[in-house]
Amino acid sequence: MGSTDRALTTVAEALAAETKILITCHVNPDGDALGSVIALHLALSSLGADSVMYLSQTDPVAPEWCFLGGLKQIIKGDLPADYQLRTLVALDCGSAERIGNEELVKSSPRIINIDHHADNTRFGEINLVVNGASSTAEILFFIMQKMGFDITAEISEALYTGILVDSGRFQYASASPTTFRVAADLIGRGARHTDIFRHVYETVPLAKTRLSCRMFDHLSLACDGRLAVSVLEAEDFRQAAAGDNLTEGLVDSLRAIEGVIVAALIYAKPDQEKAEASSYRLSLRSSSGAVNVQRIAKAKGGGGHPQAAGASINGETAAQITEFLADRVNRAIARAGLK
Ligand SMILES: [Mn+2]
Repeated sequence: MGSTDRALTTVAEALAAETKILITCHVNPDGDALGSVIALHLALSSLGADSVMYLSQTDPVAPEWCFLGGLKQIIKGDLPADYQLRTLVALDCGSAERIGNEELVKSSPRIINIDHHADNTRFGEINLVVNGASSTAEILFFIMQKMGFDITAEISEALYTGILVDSGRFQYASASPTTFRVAADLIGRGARHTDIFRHVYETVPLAKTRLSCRMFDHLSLACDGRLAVSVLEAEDFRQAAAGDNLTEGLVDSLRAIEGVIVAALIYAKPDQEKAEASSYRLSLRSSSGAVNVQRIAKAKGGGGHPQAAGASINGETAAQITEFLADRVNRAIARAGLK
């Protein structure tokens, strides 16, 4: 991270100077978003700052993340009374919209934006966007080092969780030698990696397993087997007795199918009645650097990373979305010269 060294120092100094802070992340938070929020909150609080954690949605977070200490202190939905006095620190948010609360963005006296999404809109007054980093948690590790902060075991666990999850358990291309070194350091500081692994990956609620059965039931292949698509309607969530916080990571098992380059999961809001054209979430994964799903998601108003992206789509049927995807994937494969 040599080239970003100065930027790290700038952000570290800015954070250390803040006294009233509100830390938030993107809607439908994942392990990197939540781990980062909690880690930075613990660090700044221990330095004496008045820090609060905030999520714009009141929905329960995915069960994968419920073991994280500090989760219960996060304020959800209603903003704290003094939000207009607090510097907003946005973590893991590609854009201000991803925070999910316009009023907060509009009224914050100052925004510090720390992220690793290549398509980050740099919406803050201070922006630290490190494209190559595995996770926002990895960036925070270096910020804390710059602050001369002694990373505790509790903070190590939160940061390790973010790195583990966003690096695809250290298997994605973004998992660099630096990522492994940071992870090793965090384990040395007390991150219980086997416990974290078990909490995140091997405590799957039965309802989620049922939902995943339905996902495989509805699987179809297109583009000569290069695109795997599945659709989960509201009825599938009902049949599985699952909420929409149980979709985390489901799409990854579609990408694992032999020959598949792009995996897509299209899912409805569980509480929505089946309609001709309803609102869907689209999760996209690519197994090849040659096919950029962030671009595909962007065409539908979404974003993310080249190999993991998503969008919310209104007013289209699942069949229309599938058709759109097949067209885009065919073109991307042709452009990349993949057979
Ligand atoms: Mn992330």
